[in-house]
Amino acid sequence: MKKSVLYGVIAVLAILVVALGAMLVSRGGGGGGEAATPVPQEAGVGQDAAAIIAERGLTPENVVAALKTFMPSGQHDPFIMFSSGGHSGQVHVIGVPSMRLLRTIGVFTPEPWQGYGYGDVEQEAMFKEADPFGENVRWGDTHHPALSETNAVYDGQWLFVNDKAQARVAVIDLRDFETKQLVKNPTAMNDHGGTFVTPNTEWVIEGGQYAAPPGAEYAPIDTYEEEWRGMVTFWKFDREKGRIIPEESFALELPPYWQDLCDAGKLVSEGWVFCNSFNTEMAVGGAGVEEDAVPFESGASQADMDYLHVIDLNKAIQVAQENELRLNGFNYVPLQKLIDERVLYFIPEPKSPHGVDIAPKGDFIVISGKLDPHVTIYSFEKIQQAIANEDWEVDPYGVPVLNFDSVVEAQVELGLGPLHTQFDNQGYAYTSLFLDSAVARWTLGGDYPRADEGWQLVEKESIHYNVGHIAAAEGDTAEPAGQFLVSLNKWSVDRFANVGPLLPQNFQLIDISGQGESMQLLYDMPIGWGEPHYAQIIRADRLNPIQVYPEIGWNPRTWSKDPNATEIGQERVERRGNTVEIWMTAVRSHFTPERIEIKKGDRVIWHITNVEQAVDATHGFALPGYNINLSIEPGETVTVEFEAVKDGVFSYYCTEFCSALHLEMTGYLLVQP
Ligand code: CUK
Ligand code: CUA
Repeated sequence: MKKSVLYGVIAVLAILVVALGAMLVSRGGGGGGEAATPVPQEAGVGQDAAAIIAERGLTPENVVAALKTFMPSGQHDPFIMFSSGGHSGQVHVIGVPSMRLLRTIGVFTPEPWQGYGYGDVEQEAMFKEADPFGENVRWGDTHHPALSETNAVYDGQWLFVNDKAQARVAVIDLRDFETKQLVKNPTAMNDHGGTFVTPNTEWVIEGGQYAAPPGAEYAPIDTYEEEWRGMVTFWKFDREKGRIIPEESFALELPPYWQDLCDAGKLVSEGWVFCNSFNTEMAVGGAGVEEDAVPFESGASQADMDYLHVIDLNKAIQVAQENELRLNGFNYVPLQKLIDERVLYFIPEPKSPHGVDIAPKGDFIVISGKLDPHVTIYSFEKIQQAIANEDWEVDPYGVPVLNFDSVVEAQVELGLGPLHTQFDNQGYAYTSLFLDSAVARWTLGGDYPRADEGWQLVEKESIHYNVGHIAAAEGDTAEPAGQFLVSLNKWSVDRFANVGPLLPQNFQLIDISGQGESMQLLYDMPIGWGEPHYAQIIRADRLNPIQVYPEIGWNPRTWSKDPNATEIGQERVERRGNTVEIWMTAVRSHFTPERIEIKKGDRVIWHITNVEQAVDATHGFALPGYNINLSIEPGETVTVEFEAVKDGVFSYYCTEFCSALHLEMTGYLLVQP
């Protein structure tokens, strides 16, 4: 719809609403404040907009909000959001502003619809390679998705995400939206400050969280200060191969402060990395066990300042190349080296900080102290000055601590519990306020468009409830798009129909496009799959995924034709000793072959090629009793392997309703005793 037409419709509807006057029941702002109207809808309310508005008691704001999020059938969203799935271990893809769930990407957790983790030999190998310390872990706690960037702007090619629980990183290919690699960090059990990418995606950053003995070894708690350590890891990403190269990656040994989020410098600050930390008190907990122990929540919150970690990445790379120490086979650079070679600096930051976010021009670093009502803004230029002037003291480990007053640019009082910051294209920054349940909008100084207003709070929008991250469109890049912001709220309390005591999270869409106007809450989206943390929103036109694999018999893992690709007419079953190998095709509406006779104890290698080239002509393959379940997209070849340990008759069938004769798309595996 053209903008002028849209505004025309809005104006007409608004006039109708006003004309209806006393008939209307006013219920506050666009979805905010009170619970939604409980009036049951009558299907027969008709086509008359004014009558519908009256019947539902909608306010003018409600109507405008509805128009702004509505996508007529067939129209696509201008933005796509990649949201972490939290402890679902997945990534979710959502259209903005319609907030329609477009798909789930299986990442750390098997996902049946995509046949992800149910027999595909290459996926099994991928999971195994990243199994933490030999355990068969089949879930993850995804926190921070990171889209690949070129010159600090999303390029729509790759997506990374971390697993906080097991310190793993995933590589997702945005050509087909499939997970292609999982890596386990051999130096740590858990992580948090990842994933973040450098402005040209040479490095994927994975910061640590809870300090522990390096390599997840045992050491007694009274050795905490000497033996326990924090870390940040830099994974080398090879764009050509589309893979992380563990042999070229490295970790930095850090003091046992609890490193939290990180962000990569960009433009003027390219080549530098910033991670914050809490528990620089080095509290060791013990409440409930030790008589005189202090629980973490107070022990880790005593000091007024923690340390922002400032890392000279180029020096770190150099030092890592010369470093010989390996921890569980992984390049691990000792803390003393980082001090001697001037790789690492600290800056005091108030108070138990959480988010660290770099402004679009790379010139300012914004810190939110969970227990401080301000955001603190540091100047990159001043940091460089302080380093050049050796304007520092040292921490107990000998790391230079820059003088706070020398590097601070501004502090803005926003409210209670500031966590994470995003940016738009109008000179505003946005910070989530967990305790206030609000999103604060404030102006950036420096040479941003509203610098003449100074560093100051402009307004707050209430959200429901307890916001963690916020995601603005391209709001962590060098070119924020503005327009929309999503508030990722932890609690929904009364926003949705009761579905039992485990409540969904609440994504609230906020319009931030108004020039000098207030933010407007547009839409609530319940999230019933785990607790998302971060999300990134990319312009849809930056993505260019395929719809059908490029050739029949394509292997999505190798991104080339599979050696076992099978064409129609080449289907066969071969036996070598007690190994049976099957080359099968799938097409609407049959598998070929449809009967396979084997013996109990046979080793089965089964290749299936979907020979379709029609968009959306996916076939599933379910083999009950053997825990095999595949999704074979048009053109794809998949291989499964198993031992026929059970005799009997097993009906394999297609799980995607692919044609009128889909139910006939089946066959028998006969396993003789
Ligand atoms: S974290 Cu969850 S609200 Cu993992 Cu980035 Cu802040
Ligand atoms: Cu193929 Cu149903």
